[in-house]
Amino acid sequence: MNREKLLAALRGIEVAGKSVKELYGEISSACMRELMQPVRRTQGKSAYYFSVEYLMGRMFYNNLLALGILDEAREIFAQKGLDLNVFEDVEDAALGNGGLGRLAACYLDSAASLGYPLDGYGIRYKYGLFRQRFKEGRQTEEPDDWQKWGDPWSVRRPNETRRVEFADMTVFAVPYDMPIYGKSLNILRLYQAEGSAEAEKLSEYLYPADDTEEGKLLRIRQEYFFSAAAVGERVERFVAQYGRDFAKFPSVNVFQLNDTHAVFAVAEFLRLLTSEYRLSFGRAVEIAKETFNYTNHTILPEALECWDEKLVEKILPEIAHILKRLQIYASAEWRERGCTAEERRAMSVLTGGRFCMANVAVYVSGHVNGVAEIHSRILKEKLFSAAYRLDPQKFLNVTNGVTHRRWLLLCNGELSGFYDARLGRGWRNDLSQIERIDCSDGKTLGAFSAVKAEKKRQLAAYIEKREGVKLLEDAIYIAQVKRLHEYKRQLMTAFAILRIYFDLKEGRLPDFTPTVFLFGAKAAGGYKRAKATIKYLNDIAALVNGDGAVNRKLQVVFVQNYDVSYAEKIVAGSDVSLQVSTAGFEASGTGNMKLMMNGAVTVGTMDGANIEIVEKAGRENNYIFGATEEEIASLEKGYDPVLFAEKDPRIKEVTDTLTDGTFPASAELEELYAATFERTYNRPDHYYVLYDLMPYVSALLAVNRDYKNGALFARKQLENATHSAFFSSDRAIASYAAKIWKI
Ligand code: 26W
Repeated sequence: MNREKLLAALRGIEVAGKSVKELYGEISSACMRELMQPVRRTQGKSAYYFSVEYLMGRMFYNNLLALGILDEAREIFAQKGLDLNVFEDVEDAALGNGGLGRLAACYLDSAASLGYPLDGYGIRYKYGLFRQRFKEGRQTEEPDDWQKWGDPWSVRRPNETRRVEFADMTVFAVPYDMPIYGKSLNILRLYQAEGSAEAEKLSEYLYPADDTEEGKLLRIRQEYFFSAAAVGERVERFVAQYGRDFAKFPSVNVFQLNDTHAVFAVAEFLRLLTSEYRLSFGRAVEIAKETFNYTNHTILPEALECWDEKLVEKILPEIAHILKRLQIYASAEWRERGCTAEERRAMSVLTGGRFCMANVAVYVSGHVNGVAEIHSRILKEKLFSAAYRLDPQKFLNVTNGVTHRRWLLLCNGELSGFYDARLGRGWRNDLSQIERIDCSDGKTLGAFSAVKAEKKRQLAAYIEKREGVKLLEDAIYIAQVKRLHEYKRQLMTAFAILRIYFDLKEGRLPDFTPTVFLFGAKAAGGYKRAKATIKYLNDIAALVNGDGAVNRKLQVVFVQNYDVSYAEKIVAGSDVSLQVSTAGFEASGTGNMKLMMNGAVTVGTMDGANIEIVEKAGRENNYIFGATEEEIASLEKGYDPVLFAEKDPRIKEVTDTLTDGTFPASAELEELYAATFERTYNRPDHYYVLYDLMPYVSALLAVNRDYKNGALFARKQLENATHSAFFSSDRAIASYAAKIWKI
């Protein structure tokens, strides 16, 4: 990449008379011409990331930053009368749901920045994650036509199209390459399904509903189509370069499975090696064991994919056959090694007529990792305990990380400048240097407070523009931004806000510091209870914001269509980060790390990476509350939320709002009432919302009190920010590279 040549090309772009869209295309294409030049690396070992989700976010600024020309480009176009911020309206490339999809994007960014050869394989969805709007407080979903601005950041490679065969259809997997630039140029290769109207359905939507047989078949086809194309390409490239001695394959290829969605890649690999290259099944399995590695991102049973054997057989008979052979082969190994029938059942690839994809992944992978210390422990002790006893050496932890290029350098230039002024620029590629900042120095604290105040002003301005709501000034900005899910307990925050609202109304909080609660969350289209929580929060916002007696002290804002770009503004402009999942359920969390990196204190439970955040930043600089994982385990039997509410009028006053007419009766209120007090698909109050509610309110009131001492609170915030280096994905990628990929 020739930087001067690129800058010259940008200087040559005429701005006058062109639309924003035309300019977006021209500038991006000029960058692409420079980016996609170098010959691809050929020798040496490379790692490959298999994920159905890549939540890349807006590529424009990130790529200019990666190219090291973002500031110059702003300058060049400012002189032509174009403010580069006009491209803020460009859609995010939202080819992901949330957590693991954004993690994949951060990992690709860090690997390229650090110079590790890591390419990604995935699916180029026609529609990314839906666009969310609120109509009378309810979520509506509109297709996300992310390509309406064109897609100048990827290159279609028709001559590398691969055929993928199903029993009843042939699909062409057409690759689109997206550059991931840093020290090395890595590639994110996303396959688009073509060949017929039926075939095109395979890359139309992310996670199509799988509650019908048709939906399940589509999910299986989706997962197989991109996995088979990717594995087929890797094997073909290997044979072309090294011949058929597959013993060498693991020395030049290592695969990382981002959850179970790409586990069909294992079966396809075995199929290719045995049927096309005539290896014995055992030999093929041994080579696979040196090639595949698996990251688990969730312990929720509904997320652990098990596919009905008959369904797989219907469209992929050979793959079903391979998986059955794997079950026999593995079972023989487990017998030889003395496993009990109970252990064999727990680890089995095929049980009760269903293929358990997580067990396929665990059996074939050389390394199995969780995504935070507590989560990796839970994998060893619970989810995969039999496999752990058999092969303890396989299991390890790699706590998640987030790229500080997007989540600090790009989204918080002011805090980056604050570090530059005190540390020079070395910290930008070695984040641990920020620990040198002296958080007790008054001037430093003053400068940090000024940065935080500026980011809050920018956030308030952005929300006013986007939502038409004017945030309270001189208030604490408290954010709960994440996917809407029962275990993340947005409902508990709703109840906590009502508790505070009633206390304010009844004059019990005379010197309450003005506070804004900010929410950002999308609920899966079919997730009724999550959508009910969105409606309830929006109703609470209307009640609170409309009540003149309190609305100078308390404000609730639920932003619409929370996405990566919105997250960049919110993580930089928030004082407090709410991370309140039921202990033992959040594998890690990554929003917790982004908010910490930008100087928010955490109000959280001892769950996921919160535990490690508190360890790094100091418990005294955060607000920990709620039942621990052990406590939850002991509660299982004797917890009755009905009694719990009856006994405590402060709780009852709040839960009564679900039925007492405070809000107009609705299906949503009934759903939330049932979730809290009745047996449904879960136990009543399955996630202990009422149990942790009052400790949660106390933690929020402690924040409210501490915030009055500006220097003290700024100190807590700065201690969090300057102890966040561990949570850079640079550290996580270095661990994967050293401990798993050996690259
Ligand atoms: C719809 C099927 C489905 C099921 C599970 C789709 C996606 C999943 C993922 C496993 C959910 C997910 O993204 N998990 C989150 O992964 C993050 C990255 O490791 C963690 O930080 C979050 O704690 C975890 O919930």
